[in-house]
Amino acid sequence: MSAPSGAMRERVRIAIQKSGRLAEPARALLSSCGLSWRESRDRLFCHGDSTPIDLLLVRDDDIPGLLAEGTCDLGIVGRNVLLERASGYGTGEVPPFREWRGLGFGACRLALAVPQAWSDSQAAALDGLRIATSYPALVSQWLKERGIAADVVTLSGSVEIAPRLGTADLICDIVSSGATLAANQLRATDIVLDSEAVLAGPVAPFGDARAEIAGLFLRRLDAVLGLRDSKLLMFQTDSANVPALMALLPDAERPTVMQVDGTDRVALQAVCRGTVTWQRLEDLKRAGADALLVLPVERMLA
Ligand code: PRT
Ligand code: ZN
Repeated sequence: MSAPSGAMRERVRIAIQKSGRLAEPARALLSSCGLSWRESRDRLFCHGDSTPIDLLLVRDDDIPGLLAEGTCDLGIVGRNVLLERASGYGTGEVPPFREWRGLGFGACRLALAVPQAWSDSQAAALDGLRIATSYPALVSQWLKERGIAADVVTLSGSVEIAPRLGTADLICDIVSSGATLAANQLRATDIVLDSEAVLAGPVAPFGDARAEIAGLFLRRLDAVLGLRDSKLLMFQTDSANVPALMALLPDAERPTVMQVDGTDRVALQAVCRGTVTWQRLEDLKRAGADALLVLPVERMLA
C-alpha cells in the first residue's frame, strides 16, 4: 500500500478519517468534487474510479505522520491534530506538511477550562498549576508565548475528569457545544486554537503527475467551497428600478440583465454569495422586483 516517499506516482492518495466526526462530511465533500471510489473489502484503501485519486481510511491522529512519510499525498484532518504534530517539530525543523484549505466543517475550539468554582483571578494565575491535555505541544507553545510556567500533564483521553481525580488542576481540551465541560463542572476560559477540518498537503510542490491531479482537485474544491452558501437569484423589474435593486445586492456577482421583448422591463439573474433570506426578498420586492426566484447552485466553473 505504501510507496517510498519521493517515488514518481501517477495517482493522488487522500487520507481521511475511517470513522468519527470527520469521516462522513469529508467523504461528502470529496464526492461533491466529483470523486468516486470502488470500495475495497477491507475498506482501508478505496481505488478512485472517475479520477486518479484514491482514499486511505485511517485514524485521524495518523494523518500528519502519513503525510510526513509520503504514504499519502493529501489529508483531511482537524487543524488541532495537524498543528499539534507540527508544533512537535523542533526549532529549526520545518514540518513537511501544512494546511492547504479550511473546509468549514468539524468546527471546535481547543480551550483551557477550569473548575466552575474558580474565580476569574484564580483562572488567570496559572503559574505552578498542572494542565491536563491531549495536546501537549500546542499547550506548551501557548504557555511559552505568554511566559506562564505551568506543568503540562499529557493524557490520551478522558481529560475532563482529571481535575476531579486530582491528576491536574485544570484542562485544555476540544470544546464544541460545551456540554461535556458543563457536565464535569468546568468552564472554558482562554481559547488556545480555533479549529475546523482542513485539507492538509505537502509544503513542497509535487514533482510528477500528482501536481496536475492535485491542481484539478483543488480547482473543483475551491468551486465547491465558494458555492456553499451561494444561490442563483432571478427576478423581473422595470428597468428604472435596476440601480436601486443592485444596491440591495452587494454580493451579486456579474449580474445578467435581459430586456423583456417589447417592454421597458428587464429580467435579472445573479449568483449571490451571501444567504438570501426572506427579509432580503421582501426588501427587493419593495424596491420593485417581482417574480422572484431563488435557486440552489450546484456547480459553477468561472
Ligand atoms: O478514531 P479516531 O482517532 O479517528 O477519532 P477520534 O475519536 O480521535 O476523533 P473524533 O472523531 O472524536 O474527532 C475528530 C475531529 O473532530 C477532532 O480532531 C476535531 O478536529 C473535530 N471535533 C469537532 C471534535 C469535536 N468537535 C468535539 N466535540 N473532536 C472532539 N470533540 C469532543 C470534545 O473533546 C468533547 O469531549 O467531543 C466531546 C463533546 O464536545 P461538546 O463540547 O460538544 O460537549
Ligand atoms: Zn483520534
